[in-house]
Amino acid sequence: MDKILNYINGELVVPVNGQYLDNYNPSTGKVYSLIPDSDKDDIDNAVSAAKEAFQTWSKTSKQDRSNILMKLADSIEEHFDELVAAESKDNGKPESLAAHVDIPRAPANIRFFAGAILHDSSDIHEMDGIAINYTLRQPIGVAACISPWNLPLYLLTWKIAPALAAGNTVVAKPSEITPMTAYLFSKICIEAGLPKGVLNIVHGLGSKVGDPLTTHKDTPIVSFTGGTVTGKHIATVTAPMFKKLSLELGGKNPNIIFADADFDKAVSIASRAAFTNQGQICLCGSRLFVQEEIYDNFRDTLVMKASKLIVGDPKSSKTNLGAVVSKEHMEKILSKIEEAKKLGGKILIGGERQILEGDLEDGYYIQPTIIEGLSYDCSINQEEIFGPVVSIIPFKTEEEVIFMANSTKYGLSASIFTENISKAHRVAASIDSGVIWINTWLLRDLRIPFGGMKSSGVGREGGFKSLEFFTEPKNICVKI
Ligand code: TXE
Repeated sequence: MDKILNYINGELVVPVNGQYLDNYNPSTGKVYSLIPDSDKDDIDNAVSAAKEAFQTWSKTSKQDRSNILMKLADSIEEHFDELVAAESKDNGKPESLAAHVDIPRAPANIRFFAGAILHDSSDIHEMDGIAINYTLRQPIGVAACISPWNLPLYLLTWKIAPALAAGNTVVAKPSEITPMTAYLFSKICIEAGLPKGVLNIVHGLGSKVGDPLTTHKDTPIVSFTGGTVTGKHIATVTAPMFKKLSLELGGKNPNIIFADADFDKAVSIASRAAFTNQGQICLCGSRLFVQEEIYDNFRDTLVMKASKLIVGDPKSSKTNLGAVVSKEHMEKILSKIEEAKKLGGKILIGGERQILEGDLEDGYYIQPTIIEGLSYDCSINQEEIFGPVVSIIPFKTEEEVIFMANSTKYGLSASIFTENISKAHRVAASIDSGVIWINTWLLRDLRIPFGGMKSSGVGREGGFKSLEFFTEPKNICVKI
């Protein structure tokens, strides 16, 4: 059985304790490789290598750092097909999605920040001829980057690219549920000649690897994307150490369809927003608010669209939904559907595990599910489910839908569909979310401030916001 290795100080190494965990292929439910069950000893080795490498990398010119990162991006593209197949096998997502979204975004992330670092500038504050203040923004040290399983290589590179471009070194901890593309990426780093210790990747559990990494005395910056509960824990343990912390957490995003929306566009996008990546994107539109006048027609059209979605082999180009990421996660989603039924929800379509044939019969497949009849404030409409499940809710007025949209503890993203430009701007300004789309969904410009309000996170990523996060400002006042 293939053994994944840690990447420490430029080398692929076995975990110090020699222990491994099973890695499952969600499409078959079978173990297909082993992951290092690393612990504090591996983290200590990785942090010490990163600390040593920081001495050189932080002083390497921006142009040279940029050149190395660009080379890394090129190398990822040379392994495109291998990475697509690996991401799909490890996560359960359709290969077509990995080929269009996940894997192209990895080199795009790296090139974006390799370019941004060359165009960065810092502030000057002049004091009426008395003095000039200028602000240096300097790399901080070893960044701890912890990423989740829903977009494994995409989110790993989204964190490490700005950290490295800004001159920090990194110890990354990918999700133990989807370690494979991070492992392949560590081989690519060696091939591309990334200097040793600049990036280190340690695999293993949150409790055994994540905790020693976030609480290590030599990791002053922590960037985390994952569940809100884990984010809260990381905030609690890092706060007394005064670490710089960025948290991108869950969402329960409203998708608001006004009666004057472009109907066909809105219904297609609502379907995509609900079911892409089996609903396992923090930006998925899992609460669908539809204005009364068009509610019945919209609901029926959405159900008809969902009935045409193919749940199947992730390798097939015809597949729309692959497997969800793990057995535990599948069981959690199915239990939420049962809870919805108990709360009086009507399952309009789906609602069951889908059993496929042959090798795939033990895979973790769930039918795209649409539920109606639940009140906006019940648990199903308040807590993140993170599966192919959407709850559809009618509304009468603008005021009412704003109130319901803002009723959850989350505030990550929202979509608004209307052809009335004034209403679009008015509602957008009233929704408590960090990212709002009008007449679209998941249209990403890497320069924008990306992140959530309330329990969806702390801080913003993207563009110069990421470079600001991964640097420490230092003001220097010069008396004239
Ligand atoms: O995520 P975790 P889980 C949501 C989604 C999902 C729920 C739980 O609702 O059902 O979170 O998923 C690492 N110190 N999202 O439990 O545990 C872990 O090893 C440091 C939304 O799988 O948050 C992994 O690398 N790290 C989300 C990473 O945290 C720790 C995407 C994320 O896993 C740790 C994923 C610890 N003590 C789930 N414990 C999004 N925002 O997109 C765990 N980790």
